[in-house]
Amino acid sequence: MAGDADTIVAVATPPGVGGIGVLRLSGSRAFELAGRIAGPLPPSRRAGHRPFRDSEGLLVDDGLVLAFSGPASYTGEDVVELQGHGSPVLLQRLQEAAVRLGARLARPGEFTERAFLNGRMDLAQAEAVADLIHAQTATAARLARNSLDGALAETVEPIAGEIRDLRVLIEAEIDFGETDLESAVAPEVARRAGELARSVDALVARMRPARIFTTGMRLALVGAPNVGKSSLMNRLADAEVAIVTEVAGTTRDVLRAPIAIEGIPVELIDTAGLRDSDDAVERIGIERARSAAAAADMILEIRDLTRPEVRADLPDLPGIPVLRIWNKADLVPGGSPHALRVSAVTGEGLDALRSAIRAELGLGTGNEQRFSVRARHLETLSEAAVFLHRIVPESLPDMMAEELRLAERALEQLLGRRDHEALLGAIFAGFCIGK
Ligand SMILES: Nc1nc2c(ncn2[C@@H]2O[C@H](COP(=O)(O)OP(=O)(O)OP(=O)(O)O)[C@@H](O)[C@H]2O)c(=O)[nH]1
Ligand SMILES: [Mg+2]
Repeated sequence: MAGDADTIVAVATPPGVGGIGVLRLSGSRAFELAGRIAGPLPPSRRAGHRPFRDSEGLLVDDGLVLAFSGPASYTGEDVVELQGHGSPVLLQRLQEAAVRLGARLARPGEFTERAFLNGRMDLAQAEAVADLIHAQTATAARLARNSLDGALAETVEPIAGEIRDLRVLIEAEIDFGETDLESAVAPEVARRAGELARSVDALVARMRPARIFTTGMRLALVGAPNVGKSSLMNRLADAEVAIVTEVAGTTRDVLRAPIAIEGIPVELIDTAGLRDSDDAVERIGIERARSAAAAADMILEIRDLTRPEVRADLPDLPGIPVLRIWNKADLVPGGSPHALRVSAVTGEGLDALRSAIRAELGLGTGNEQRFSVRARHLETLSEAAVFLHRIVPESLPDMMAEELRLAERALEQLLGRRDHEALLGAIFAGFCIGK
């Protein structure tokens, strides 16, 4: 199934000034339109230096032209890239020229959508393109890159294969078997379907925590005044983000810093120390601290080893995991080996803290996640598992065949091999234009 036949155009490089800016065309008229802007195109996949002209023939810029004949191109259609100077004004003029000549402005993700529709990649790979572009840490980029190389399909393929085997078994019996005899294969199909359902459950359980590499998390530092929240913020962010003084009640506003912890994109949030206060400004800060904690994905409750009796009145937030850490370990040697002891001053214990955060998220060490995970992947896999779980030894062969068919269908949806129209809008809307 092919996408719209019209030729689309977009600036593929980010908005703003850069060394190089790329205009991209794809579609049946891409070569013709690019030829009218840049003159005769170089042979496919070879760079050629050309002047770039607008629709009136006025010189706009000059640069490299790259043409890719379909179907061996990103979208599977004829594609041309014009690489000029990275000036938004020039790129805008070239884009306008292409539109005047008959191209249409591409929607976000439309190049990749066409690649999917033309069979250049499956749906999980198309999603991986967006995840790769938006990756905030090297780990997230590695996972998305593996997805783009087909790692999800590789994982799902053996499951789909086993379902197909089971369908063959049970359907052969339905077609050719004696209907009044007891089913010969039903017990085996039920046993293998049950095993498969459990392995899909285990796969989903392993995949689920890895969503955090794509979505990122908000991590709030919460505690009484003066325990060292801002000092820890600065230490973890490796920058002087927050003011630190020996005065209790220094931090008033909510401060945020983007950092990476064990490959997880983290928005680190420093908050005002929680206490009863008569100071109007501090009270607003404390109110904001409580809201920030309520909106966090995880809370680091900071305690002070030099004043172990001091504890903040933490808001009751069911569902948000709280990790308690003891700061100022440099001033109080020894202590329980189980407590997370850190020092914002010396950096002691911070590696253990990072590992504890990772563990709290369910990302154990070993059995590393290989590809990026989206909620949609978890939903379709869980759906397949539900159908497989329904198959029990007492099931009628017809029912077994139906559940297997539904499970297979869920996996086909996962890779976009079926019923994908409804999904496309939702998935490609998350892209940037020009990709
Ligand atoms: N020795 C030592 N001092 C620390 C440590 N962490 C923080 N401090 C000191 O404790 C004092 C308070 O630190 P802050 O980081 O401002 O504490 P806070 O929790 O942000 O305080 P508020 O913003 O007032 O709620 C400062 O004098 C810091 O230098 C630590 O690990 N060791
Ligand atoms: Mg502070």
